[in-house]
Amino acid sequence: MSAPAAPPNPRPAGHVLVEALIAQGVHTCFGVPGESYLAVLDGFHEHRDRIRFIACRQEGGAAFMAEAQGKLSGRPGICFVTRGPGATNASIGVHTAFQDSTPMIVFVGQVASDQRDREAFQELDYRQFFGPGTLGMAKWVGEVHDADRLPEYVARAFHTAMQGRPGPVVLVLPEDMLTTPTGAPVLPRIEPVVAWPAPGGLRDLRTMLLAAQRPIVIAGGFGWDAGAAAALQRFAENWQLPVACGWRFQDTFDNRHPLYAGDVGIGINPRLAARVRDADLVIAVGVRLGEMTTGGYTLLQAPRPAQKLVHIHAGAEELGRVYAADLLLQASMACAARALETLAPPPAVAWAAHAAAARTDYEANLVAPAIEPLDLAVVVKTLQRLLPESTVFTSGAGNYSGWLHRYCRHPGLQHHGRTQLAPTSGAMGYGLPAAVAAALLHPERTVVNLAGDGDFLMTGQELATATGHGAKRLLSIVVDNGSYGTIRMHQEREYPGRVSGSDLYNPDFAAYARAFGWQGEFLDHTPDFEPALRRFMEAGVPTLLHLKLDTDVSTTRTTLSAIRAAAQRA
Ligand SMILES: Cc1ncc(C[n+]2csc(CCOP(=O)(O)OP(=O)(O)O)c2C)c(N)n1
Repeated sequence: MSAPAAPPNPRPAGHVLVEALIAQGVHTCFGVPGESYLAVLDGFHEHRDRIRFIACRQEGGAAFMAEAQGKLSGRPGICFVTRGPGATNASIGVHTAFQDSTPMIVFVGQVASDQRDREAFQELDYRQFFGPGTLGMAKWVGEVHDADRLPEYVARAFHTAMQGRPGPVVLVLPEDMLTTPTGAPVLPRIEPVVAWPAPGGLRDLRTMLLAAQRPIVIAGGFGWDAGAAAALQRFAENWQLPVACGWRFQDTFDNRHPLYAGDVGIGINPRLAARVRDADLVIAVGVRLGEMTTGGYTLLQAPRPAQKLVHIHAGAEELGRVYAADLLLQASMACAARALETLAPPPAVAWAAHAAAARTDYEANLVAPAIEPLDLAVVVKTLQRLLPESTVFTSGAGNYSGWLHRYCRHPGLQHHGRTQLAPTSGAMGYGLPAAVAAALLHPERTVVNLAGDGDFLMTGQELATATGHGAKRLLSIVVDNGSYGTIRMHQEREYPGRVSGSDLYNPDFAAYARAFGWQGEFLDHTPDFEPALRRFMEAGVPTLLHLKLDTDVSTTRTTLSAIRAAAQRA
């Protein structure tokens, strides 16, 4: 019998934490340093040949970068922040990871144990602040008091972040715990536990499909991999099912595929909305049936939809959360999709014409009404024509993102992984940090961030993080309409002509970018866009294009003046 392995030499717990991250396959962490976790920073120095710490300019940006890392990799994105102010700044990213079901771990430095509960400098009760729950911020908040147990906490953090409905975990690290020497071992790499759908449920689903006349699939959410996406496509092909994607999960299904029907979210194609409403069977695979993916709970009437509803989701707590569905199946996407593709279809289906019509509607919706002098539809189409198919597109919140949603055609997860990074939490400021993260994690890929003028300056300082860490194929397009345009739209609808708090003063964004070592250009006419894009492609340096858009251009479908006139008539 071999002797048990000797415990590793005692080293500070801060080093053990870094070793544990390396063992989980982490090679990049995002954060803002703090004196509360110097022992961890020293651990990063110790292991600098295997893991890097990317210092960001604000914890909100760092948390968004880690969230994007989670979306891109399928494993927890890692963020380090200091106590009080660092943690509160990071909270926007924690909330986004929760709403988007993204695995993420935020490590927070904490005051020393002998100072606890005195409201010591920057002390905060993280269990209260990040309040774990089902409507909350974090899935779990843990505080490590014993250096010897650090590996146990880290392992639980990885499991919790990835399993069921994935989400953010906050792990709190008292300063004195991090400096305590420990011989704690490093635990093996964790893979999420997978769940197969129950065979009886699958038989029921097949029976429901055989009885349907106008079925539709809505796919999205977290937990897909290339194999699962390919299996979903085969299921759709076997049964000739029209497939829509959930809001901001447009890359789940190949948008060029003849069965793709569009995305169900803000600014939905009205014909697709009608089709979902009129379906007799909706099969929701992986998506949460949240407000945005259900048209404010109207496409599917809550709590009892008119359509028959099948909901397949990895998190038991999501099943039956709002809707009294006809069939609930708990399963990981990798298993669900593989099980679905084994369902034997009939020789012919009743809805072939319905699926073809859904596709025709989608394609008709790609035809853009021309907008002068700057047309964002042409901008998006030019990006897709000239840039590689694997390009990652990021955005935050704002009406400008509607042009991406409507005109950007994602190749599907099985081809290039995720190509859409956008917060279903609707958090402004997400797009630039997400793009920086994507560019640093995947230097071989081109990354495009489309941002509003309001959206961009919430995290604009992260241009420095991109430059400082050598990002190259990174393009940020700032749509300057001099307004928090989305809010102005709502104002014109509810309080026509009474503009309040939604006008913006803007800097020269191109000059701002140049100050950070980026290339920057201004343009306000459509024909100038393609040459500017080509200059970016040739230069191989991060570039910002400042696009001036008439404030009146509100959405892909209407203008502020039309909205105001309609409201005044009402
Ligand atoms: C962090 C955050 N703050 C506020 C909001 C509310 N909000 C939603 S869209 C929007 C305006 C976005 O303006 P801009 O980025 O300029 O885009 P536009 O709507 O003009 O296209 C605001 C303030 C939000 N979603 N997120």
